[in-house]
Amino acid sequence: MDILEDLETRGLVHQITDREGLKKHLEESQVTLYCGFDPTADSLHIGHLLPITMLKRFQKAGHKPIALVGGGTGMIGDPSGRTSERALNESKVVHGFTEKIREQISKLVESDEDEIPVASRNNYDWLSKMSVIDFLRDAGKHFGINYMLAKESVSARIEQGITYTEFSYMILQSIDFLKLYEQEDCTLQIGGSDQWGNITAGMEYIRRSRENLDEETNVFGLTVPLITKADGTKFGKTAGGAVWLDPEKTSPYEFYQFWLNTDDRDVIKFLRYFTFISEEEIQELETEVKTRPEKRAAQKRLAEEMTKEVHSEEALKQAKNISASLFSGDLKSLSASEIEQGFKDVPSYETGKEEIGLIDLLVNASISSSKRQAREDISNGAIYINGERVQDLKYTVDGKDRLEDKFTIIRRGKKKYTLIRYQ
Ligand code: 485
Repeated sequence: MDILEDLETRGLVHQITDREGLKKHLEESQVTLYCGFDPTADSLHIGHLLPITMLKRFQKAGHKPIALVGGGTGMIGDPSGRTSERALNESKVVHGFTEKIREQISKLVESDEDEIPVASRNNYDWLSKMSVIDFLRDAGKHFGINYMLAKESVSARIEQGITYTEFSYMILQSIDFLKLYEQEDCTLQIGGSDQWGNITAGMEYIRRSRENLDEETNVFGLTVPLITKADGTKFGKTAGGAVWLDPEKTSPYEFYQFWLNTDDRDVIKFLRYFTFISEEEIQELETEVKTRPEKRAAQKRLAEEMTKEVHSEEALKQAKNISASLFSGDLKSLSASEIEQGFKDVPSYETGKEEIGLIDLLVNASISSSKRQAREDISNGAIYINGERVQDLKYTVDGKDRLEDKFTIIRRGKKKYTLIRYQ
């Protein structure tokens, strides 16, 4: 099966500028393609994963992907898909984000030895050197105001308002496409569906600026669909906010749990979208979901693939270990880093290493509201230390209760955890 058909089977193609032309182009040559990412935060999030895997899919099919970081465009702000003007970040902040995003992408697209590496570019390198006179003479002349006003990214903002800065954004992205076309023979730009306007503007700009040279210009655009969920809520958001790709912002355990919680109605679609698992195997998992949904085999497979792909084999092992420990209640085998990840969102109480009576600890750490309540909780069998029930009112918490000499995990009732941290 060719790359385009594979993408279509997986449901990954939203729009293509010229399907037959692109199909032929991909069959006949090694195609250089690119996707751009603007540094609007210090990390990419799960919404960026689909375009990133797209770059890998093209790479695996023998083509040449470029990941472009918008160090320049990130200074301006893309109005596409947004209902209001962005606040500008200070330029040193954008530079910092650019560096982080660049490193993050290069880790995510790391290649096997036999693969063509995914190239990395930063549009700050050329956009920052362009003079305002060149911008207006060379680029601006090819963009009719009516054409620009008709673009969804602009027309949708006319009432609310849009500054000249954001209005001009599509020209910058078009300059990138022309630059990569001329210098690297890049003939395809991909992105999310909100990027259709910018991508086609770039194609138009390439055609216009090349029209006096009588070479054939063959450029294409392709967008991936917006990810929707069966329950109608937004993909990639949890109660705790966005799901980030940076393990410091969203731990591999949380990341693993995010995928594990996928709805039965979405899981097969997500396997097709995000993983490299074959259609055959996906269909087997589809049967599993239908016949044995309680096993959650497809969700487990999705969570494993994604955690391994975005983080590492080791991170996956930890995530599974944390999940299993929390499920069984046996917490003693957890490592310090696993405890940090698994109990990131529970209340914590910091204290010294001197021994302390359990009743006092429960009150100090605000686990029980009073000494009386603490006694009651212990007698009722509601208190667990590191997963084991303690019913002795005279129990002393000391070194034997410290996991890795750093933590004690106290549970009250079914699932109210508190993490005791020792200084
Ligand atoms: O030459 C380019 C310069 C910048 C960009 C693209 C080409 C970035 C683009 N304008 C953009 O804003 N992209 C979004 C981002 O960076 O967060 C998202 C899109 C999404 C998908 C993803 O980037 O909203 O649809 O394309 C990769």
